Amino acid sequence: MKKFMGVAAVGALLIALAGCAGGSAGGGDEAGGGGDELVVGFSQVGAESGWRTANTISIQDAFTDAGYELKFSDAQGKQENQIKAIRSFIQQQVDVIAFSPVVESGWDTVLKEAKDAGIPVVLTDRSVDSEDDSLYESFLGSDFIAEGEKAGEWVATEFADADKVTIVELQGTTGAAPANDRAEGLRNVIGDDAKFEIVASQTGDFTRAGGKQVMEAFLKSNPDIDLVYAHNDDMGLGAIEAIEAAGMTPGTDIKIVTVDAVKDGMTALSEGKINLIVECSPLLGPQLVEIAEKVAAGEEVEKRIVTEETTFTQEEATAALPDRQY
Ligand code: GZL
Repeated sequence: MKKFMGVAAVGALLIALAGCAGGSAGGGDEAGGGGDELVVGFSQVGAESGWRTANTISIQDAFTDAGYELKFSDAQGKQENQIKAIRSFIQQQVDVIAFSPVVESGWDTVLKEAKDAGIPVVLTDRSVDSEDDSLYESFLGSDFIAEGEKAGEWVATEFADADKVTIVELQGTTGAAPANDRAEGLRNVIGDDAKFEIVASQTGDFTRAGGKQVMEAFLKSNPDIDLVYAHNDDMGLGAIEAIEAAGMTPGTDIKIVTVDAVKDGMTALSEGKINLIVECSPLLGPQLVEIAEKVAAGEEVEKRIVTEETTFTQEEATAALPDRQY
């Protein structure tokens, strides 16, 4: 921020001097008045899912379009890599640090280092469980508990006439906010109704391979599964492969509800292999640029910015697919 503010001041001075010199740079010329480039360090979780790929593209494109420098680091799913990247951004004295915390806990020390260095931090996509919310300026992302509750409301309606519903849950990355909160959200809605029994719940780490592997094990130990609740489309798509390999029809013999609404998930939904998808938008880039500009300029920003999202049925997915950006 100091760096960005300093550049802004120098830029203003150069513009003033150019004006005083009667446009000695040839009038109308960009010389001395070029844009003050914002430099943002961004630590991304990894590349584990279609959602993450779309999120990375959205952020990189938004900073390119704005003409700002984005120092991008892929943590390959490891918290220690994100902590290293944040420390590197501090050393480089970037104007703003932004990141999607792979897990909720363990960030206070490095966030205090950024605060002591006078570099504002913005959380995107996932949040942290720190008690001290002065360690970050804003959290831009979905309400994962609400996403789980939307899934729960569909389950309650879909199985309204059933006496007993056997559920297996493919959880996201252990310790990640979306995994914790999507699990909580579903249980907020169906947890008190004894007819719903979650007989198995295990992480598939938000990956297609992980979802397939865990679902194969679930099928071996649970002969009468009625529903799969997958915390993201990719694990749901892996579950589809396992269900079909076991000679059953996904979406019919075993119903599936997932979260994200990426193209591959929406395609499976339109084919009836998934029954409902709760949307979680990865298109956070433009809003992140706006927030970074404001915090770099020392302006107030909202502490919590929730992304707008919906749900898709089979018919809605079929209609939405042609225009889907990701
Ligand atoms: C949600 C995001 C999750 C997606 C997964 O905002 O953090 O991580 O639901 C992704 O697809 O891997």
